[in-house]
Amino acid sequence: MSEKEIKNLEKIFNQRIANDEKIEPKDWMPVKYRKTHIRQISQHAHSEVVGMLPEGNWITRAPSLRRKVALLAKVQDEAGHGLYLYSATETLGISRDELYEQLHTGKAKYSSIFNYPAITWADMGAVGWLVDGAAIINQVALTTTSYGPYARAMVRICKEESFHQRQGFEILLTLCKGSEEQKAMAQDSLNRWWWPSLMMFGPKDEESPNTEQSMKWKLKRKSNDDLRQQFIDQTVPQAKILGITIPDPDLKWNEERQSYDFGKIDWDEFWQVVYGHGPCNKERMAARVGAWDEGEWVRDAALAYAEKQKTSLKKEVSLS
Ligand code: FAQ
Repeated sequence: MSEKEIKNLEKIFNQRIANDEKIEPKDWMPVKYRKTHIRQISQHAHSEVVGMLPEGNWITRAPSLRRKVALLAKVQDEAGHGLYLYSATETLGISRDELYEQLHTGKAKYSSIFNYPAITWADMGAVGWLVDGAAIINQVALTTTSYGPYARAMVRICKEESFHQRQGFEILLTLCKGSEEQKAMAQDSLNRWWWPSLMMFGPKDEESPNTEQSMKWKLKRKSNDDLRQQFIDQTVPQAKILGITIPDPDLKWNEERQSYDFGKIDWDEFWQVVYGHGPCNKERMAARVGAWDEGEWVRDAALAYAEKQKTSLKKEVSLS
């Protein structure tokens, strides 16, 4: 294709973005648009799948049948989200095997939050309330993202995340209404998950290399800092309902901004976790790689069965 033709296609593409039209898999798109979408959507898919691990660990230890059923359903939903998102990524021309390979070799990132341990039952409440709460704020913005398959996947995912957030809040509400010991467990959980949840939104805007271009392409509809602030403003009143304290002495309502001011995030900790040195990075990767290796015989059997079906179908066609 000549340079002039590419320029023309770029002009049409930019006009479509400006008109808020969706870009679909077969449409022309700039190479960088394709690349950055593969990066973000696959990171999102990996996060869902790795995100099953801290909770999966609690299914057998849930305190009642009702809690077990809800947690099991939540973890299954996360597997489903991973599958929609891997499928959306594949529409951009990369294979599932390549995506898994990127995860298993540490080339692709996944959300920092899933490298923290879930050590008490209250953590199942905090993960739902805070982690799903943060995920929804980020993902509602993504329902209007410019790439069609991603935006459509987000609509369904947000509905399910909203249920997850409520069930997490309800776990904590029950603990907070219980014994002193149970309330202390809820407080301890908030203490450990609060700051990592704020980190989920990514680095500060001025230190976020991808934001500017992603906003232009309407991949990101709101900046990392705007979403983080929205999360804090929405979550502080919920902590008040629970009767537990957000572990930030600098958290204060700012009348002028009509928003909460908050303390300093430990960005050094964030980058340590992102680059593989969090409390559970090694454990999480070992679990994913182990599942892939142990599942090899299932993939082989499924392929052999599909091959057999294809051959018998061919035979039937040639006989008829
Ligand atoms: N963790 O320039 P930016 C969930 C990386 S789903 C690790 O600001 P961007 C459901 C970033 O990739 C949670 N890495 O990047 C659930 C980039 O590196 P790269 C996941 C992070 O993409 C709930 C570099 O830092 N959600 O929780 C993180 O414009 C409960 C510079 O950053 C999504 O993925 C981080 N927290 O903005 C499941 C939503 N933050 O790739 C189970 C979609 C940043 O250039 C239980 N993603 N990095 O090498 C997004 O909205 C964006 O990708 C951001 C980051 C906002 C995460």
